[in-house]
Amino acid sequence: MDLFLQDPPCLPSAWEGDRALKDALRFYLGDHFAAAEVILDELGRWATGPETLRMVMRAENEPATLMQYDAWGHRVDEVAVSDAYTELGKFGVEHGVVALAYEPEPFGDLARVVWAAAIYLWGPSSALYSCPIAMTDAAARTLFEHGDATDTEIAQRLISRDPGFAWTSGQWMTETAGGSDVARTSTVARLQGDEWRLYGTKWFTSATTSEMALTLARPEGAPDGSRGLGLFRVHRMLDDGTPNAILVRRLKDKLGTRSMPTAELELEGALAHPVGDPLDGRGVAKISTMLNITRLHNALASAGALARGHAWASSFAESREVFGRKLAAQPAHRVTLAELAVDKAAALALSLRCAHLMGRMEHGSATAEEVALFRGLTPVTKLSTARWAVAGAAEAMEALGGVGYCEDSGMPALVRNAHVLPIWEGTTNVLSLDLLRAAQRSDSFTALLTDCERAAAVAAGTAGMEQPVAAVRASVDELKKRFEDAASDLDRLQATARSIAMGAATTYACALLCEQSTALGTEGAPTAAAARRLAERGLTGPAPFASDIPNDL
Ligand code: UCC
Repeated sequence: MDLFLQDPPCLPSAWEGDRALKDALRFYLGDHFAAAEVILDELGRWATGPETLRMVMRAENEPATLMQYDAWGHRVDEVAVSDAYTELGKFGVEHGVVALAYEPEPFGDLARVVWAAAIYLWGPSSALYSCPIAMTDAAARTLFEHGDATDTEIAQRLISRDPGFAWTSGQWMTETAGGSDVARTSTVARLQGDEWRLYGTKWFTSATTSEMALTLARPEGAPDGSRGLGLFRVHRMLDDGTPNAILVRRLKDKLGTRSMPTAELELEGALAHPVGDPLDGRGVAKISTMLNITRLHNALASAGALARGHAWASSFAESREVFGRKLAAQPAHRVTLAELAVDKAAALALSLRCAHLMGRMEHGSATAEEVALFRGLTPVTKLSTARWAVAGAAEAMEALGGVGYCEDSGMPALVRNAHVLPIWEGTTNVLSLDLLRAAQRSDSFTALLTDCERAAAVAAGTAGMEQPVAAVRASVDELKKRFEDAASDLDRLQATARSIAMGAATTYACALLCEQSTALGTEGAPTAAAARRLAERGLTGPAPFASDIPNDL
């Protein structure tokens, strides 16, 4: 008897098969949609093409390595990466995964929306080259905003489409004492003659092969805490072609992101260039420009992971027969696929709105309310999408059954790589606290809730949208109450932070989907269905502890 062998699932073009993305872009781009489609169609076909998927698998199986000494005992610290990883990155650079955001034509202040869609399509097939790209984009913007003429010149390399000229950048923030609490940075900047030299250990530095990095250090004599930190640009190689004084202690043995090297670095008097005045105490404020951009990249990586997981699960369900009918027709499984699609739509809604606001800020067309909204929305978007991605990747793996648990299906890599998303660039709790800080220092939380109400108002009166609109309004009231109830007691407020941040994420996603489906008219039916489902699940999420956290739990 012949052994039954299941046909492998076959992914459609990542662009062609993604209705949610197309609908969201129609909403944002209007007349620019057709021009964007040309770019995104090419990226989408590449992203899920068989040759690309083979390269992704090869990069995953060829992790980065470090050779510290040559045969003769000389310290060389050579980090090697897979050719496949490099090739996947090169394709992205040439196709504008940084450049699109900086080119004034043809999209103007909508460039970040098109760029976001490009990252979302390319990222899941980049074998984590998306990480250096995130930091490169973020470093470019930081240099343009806070640097001098030399910084601006360097930034041209970061935004280039020419792989022969383009550089990537790292972001060295984390030290042994301060991953989240960056104020504890202990790297010292010493002025020797007219050169700044850095001394210290950077504990978690991703994309070690990048040509440069931005990093924080404390100039000698500067005060403790974050107000004493300066921002510096450091190059891996010096202008004369010799290596800068940077030793690689070891590469990290990580759960995932294996093709992308992450190292511990020893700065032994590394030559560094201050970005702006290193003594102005604005190092953390300056690197925040960078953080907001890498956090948006992170959110797009999360949305992209959800999209890829959903695409694998859906393709498999179309070709698999169980218990007498297609898996895709089994009611229990249809629910699973639909829930994944809703998570993806929510992640896309938040990420694209964040990108939309970022583009307007970068082009000077954002209102003061939009600037405040962006400040609150960035942590909310990053933290929520990352959690959805972890859950969604696991769900997608389960949907492929035992094969999904095997390395050669690619699903374990999806799951492993998703797990970094809630960790780097600020954990869920750190970002929840960031939202609170933003709320206390500016009206960003108010701006977020106000925009929920604005978007819901657009959809009010549209047939079929009564329930999600009412749910958004009720949730806004509940979130205000949670904030106000805890506002007078900082510990209580901090204990409530995650519930407020997650509630705000789901509520805003629902509000945005309500608005978009209304604008899209009959074309917006799937978007409306996603909004309704979010509302059915409940927008505010679990209430915080009603009183002090019990010690005996
Ligand atoms: O580096 C890492 C790994 C890299 C890999 C990246 C790859 C991403 C790829 C994704 C795609 C695949 S991980 C690094 C992880 N660490 C963090 O994310 C840091 C987490 N901690 C925070 O975010 C904290 O909130 C800090 C460090 C920003 C806060 O520190 P402080 O010392 O408490 O500072 P303040 O007082 O809160 O903020 C100092 C100034 C203030 O400005 P002024 O003085 O004018 O009031 C703040 O308003 O900075 C301003 N500020 C901000 N401004 C702080 N955060 C922001 C912000 N997000 N936006 C604008």
